[in-house]
Amino acid sequence: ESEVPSFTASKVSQYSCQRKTTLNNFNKKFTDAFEIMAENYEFKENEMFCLEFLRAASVLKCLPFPVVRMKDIQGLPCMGDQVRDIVEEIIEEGESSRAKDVLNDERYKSFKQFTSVFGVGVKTSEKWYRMGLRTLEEVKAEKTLKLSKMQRVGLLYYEDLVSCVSKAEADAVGLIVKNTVRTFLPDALITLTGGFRRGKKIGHDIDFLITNPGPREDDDLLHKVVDLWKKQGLLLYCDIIESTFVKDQLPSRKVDAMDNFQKCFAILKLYQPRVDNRSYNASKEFDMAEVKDWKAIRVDLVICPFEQYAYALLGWTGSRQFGRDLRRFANHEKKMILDNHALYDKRKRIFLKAGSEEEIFAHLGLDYVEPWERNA
Ligand code: TTP
Ligand code: MN
Ligand code: MN
Ligand code: MN
Repeated sequence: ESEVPSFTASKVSQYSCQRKTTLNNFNKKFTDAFEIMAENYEFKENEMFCLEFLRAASVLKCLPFPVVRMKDIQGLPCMGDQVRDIVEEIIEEGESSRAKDVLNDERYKSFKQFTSVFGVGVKTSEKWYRMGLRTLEEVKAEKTLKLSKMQRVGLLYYEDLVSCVSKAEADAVGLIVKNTVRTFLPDALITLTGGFRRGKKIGHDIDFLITNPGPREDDDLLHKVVDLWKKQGLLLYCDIIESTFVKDQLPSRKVDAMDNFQKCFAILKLYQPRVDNRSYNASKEFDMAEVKDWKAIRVDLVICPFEQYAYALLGWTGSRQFGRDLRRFANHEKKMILDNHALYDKRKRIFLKAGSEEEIFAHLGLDYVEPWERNA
């Protein structure tokens, strides 16, 4: 007899694009531990073990019940020995000693701090760690370090940027983005993508996809948008990456490759007057002029040709794991290559056009998965 009659472990696909993964995670205890393990392997540039734990986390996230005994994971895909050992220990002890060891590991702790800075990745962290640096305080004090502009602003606005972005802030920034873009392109279609499109209530940044219905393209749009923000004093940082897309190029086979759209990684100043009751009463001790009434927010703007919109939307909605599995599924199960620009059928040697995400899933022979079910 089974507690969850409609659930059959052996029917769970190894591909998250054949599963529904909402934000309702019954197995956070386990998936948190897996994600710590995955991150530690990422810091060690061990991609295979990193992906093994990310895939395992993703499988447990889609279960409609909490795992309470080893039998519950029997028959599930992606449950290797390392993973099973951790599940077993968490079931028995309530926590994983291996994950705890990672959290207490000096190298992990340093890398965690370093990579929390905008513009600092594993490579830079490695360099700093080799120099003997261990904390952000030590990094800031090390005056001989040559920081990139990105890293300098990352440190400058550190507190704002590590504090998460709320949905309300995402909506406020959405209004600013729409207003500004439509000043130059009145018919532009501007869509909130990333985690917020998947229904997340918080994020580390806000992602927008911009396209212009019809043939007209404007290579200058992003430049005009950031120039206006500069004039308005709203732009704290921006890095515009020019498009490198070549017409009729085959989709990229690389599973984690960046796409070739023109895009802008920006930091915006979001004004948010805080109504603080103290300011009305204790006027002597409380100087309004010294209250910071804005927050630095990371914003990604991506602009794509209208005919690639569905592919760009699918790619930029994520999750990362969902996107990886879509491309892996296309490649291994359908002999097709998928990226953020297009879908190519290798057997028929044709590009498959799509005007909506639904059509892309249909081309791949997949049931449609709603954005809020892509939290793999
Ligand atoms: P992110 O903003 O990195 O992630 P997220 O929005 O899912 O989560 P968070 O709250 O931490 O911001 O990326 C959004 C999606 O866009 C992600 O699934 C991967 C995809 N993406 C690309 O396709 N190409 C890129 O160059 C980048 C940076 C992201
Ligand atoms: Mn995001
Ligand atoms: Mn992220
Ligand atoms: Mn982003």
